[in-house]
Amino acid sequence: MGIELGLPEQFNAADYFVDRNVREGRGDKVAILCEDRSLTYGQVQAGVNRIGNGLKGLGVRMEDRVALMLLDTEVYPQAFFGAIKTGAVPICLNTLMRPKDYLYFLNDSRARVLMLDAALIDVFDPIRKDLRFLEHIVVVNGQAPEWAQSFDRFVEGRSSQLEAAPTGPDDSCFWLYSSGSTGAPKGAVHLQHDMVYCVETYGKQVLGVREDDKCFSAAKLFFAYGLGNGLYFPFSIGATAVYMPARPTAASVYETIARHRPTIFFGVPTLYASMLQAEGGLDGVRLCVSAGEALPADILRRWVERHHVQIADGIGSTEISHIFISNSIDSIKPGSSGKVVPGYEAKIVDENFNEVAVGEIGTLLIKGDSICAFYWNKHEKTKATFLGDWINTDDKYYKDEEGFYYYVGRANDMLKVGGIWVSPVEVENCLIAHPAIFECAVVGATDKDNLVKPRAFIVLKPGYSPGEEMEKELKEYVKKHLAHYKFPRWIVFVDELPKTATGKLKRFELRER
Ligand code: 3UK
Repeated sequence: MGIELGLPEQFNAADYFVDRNVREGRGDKVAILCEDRSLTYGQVQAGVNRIGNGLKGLGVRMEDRVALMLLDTEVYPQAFFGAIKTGAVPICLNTLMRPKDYLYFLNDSRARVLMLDAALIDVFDPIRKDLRFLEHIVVVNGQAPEWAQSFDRFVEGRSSQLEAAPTGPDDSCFWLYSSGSTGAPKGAVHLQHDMVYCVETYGKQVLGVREDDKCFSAAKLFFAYGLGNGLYFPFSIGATAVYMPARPTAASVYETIARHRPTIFFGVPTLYASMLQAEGGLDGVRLCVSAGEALPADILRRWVERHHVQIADGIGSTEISHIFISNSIDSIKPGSSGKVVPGYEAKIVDENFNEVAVGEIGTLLIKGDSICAFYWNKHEKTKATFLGDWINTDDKYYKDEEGFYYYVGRANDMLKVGGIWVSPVEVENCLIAHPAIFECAVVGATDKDNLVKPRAFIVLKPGYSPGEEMEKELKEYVKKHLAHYKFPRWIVFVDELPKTATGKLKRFELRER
């Protein structure tokens, strides 16, 4: 069942996530740890207000868009909530993209202001002249080139007092771009109440984030997953957020954990896999969270064996804001995405939108009040995805008798082999448990009769060599653990798998190889 937030008619998320902490006496509490710097909630509030006033000084008004192209530093929440407090709408842009992607994001959104991290000047510069709507560029965390203004000048003389704009719970609040496997990315328009809904559901009832927690998300703030983990969950309760602007490698992540001793750590399965290959400890961490793609049971098993800390896998999406089905620390089924988070409803349906029986595979629909309002300027995609109260996730799932949900692939990833469904994910989960395999991906390929069969791309761990013998062993291994028809008919050894900027496997690219 849904939950009532009971928000007042006039509601601004910056007031809820920032000002409330100061009002409730947490002004001196550390809000952010980043490298050797630390900021209190009082300092964050002053920064939010100065940035909000700076934006107003540039002529930004309610509903104008402000694009954020920022690394994870203490500036992020201040710019994000600074924009929101004035009623403007921040757009959290992925910082790993190419120039032409930024051209698209900035023209599609018609952002008037860009807050640009100095580290990203070079990737932005090539498209500067082709922008149709952008009026101001503010460079943070470094020197501004002559075509931009420096952050210092932007906030110079700005007051640290600012009244929140008279927005309501259903006003636009922030956008996140969601990249599908086909077509241009879609701007998901989130409302002022969406983050609060995630806090009251996943944040409080699954994560159980406490005031004395320190949250460290290796997934960046521009990612819907990272935004909750590193920003609105800790800020909802006056906890501390740990930021690392560097690329999340096993080494940089272990180092940040050792330095700041977070209590909750958020990662993605690929990172957990590489952390298992590297030296390092988890001192102080009480819970790990995984999302973005299914966490293979074998990675979980090896993680718990080594670190004695659980990983709670949960599925979220950009459109739904955060996690809506999840394992929790006291209820974990390896290989499962867990149970429906209180506050959400789930339905697994067939192609006619009829619910399927327990144990049967279908498409996952979700209902819950953190779902974005619509896709910006994408009316047809909006209609296809948002079905009244429900959203079509395009994920294939089944649930067991106990109400645990199991991911079996994207709606378009499933393979029919000999007339029977084969989940590439199931074959991958089997292969990954083999000691020689570091990473693998299975896609459909056609045989001489033009029938689809599974084909595996495999990255071996150091010390193992590809070849006929390894091929044979891996095929036998799958045959031994799964139904015969599921074994990969071909094995291709590769040095690495193609991944999107956010670390998701590009299956479509492998299908074409
Ligand atoms: C897949 C998973 C199996 C699934 C996200 C947590 O990943 C996030 O958002 P995206 O929009 O992608 C959504 C799609 O990714 N997926 C995500 N998590 C899992 N599949 N098991 C999982 N645990 O296909 C989903 O539809 O990039 C994750 C919080 C917020 C998020 N936006």
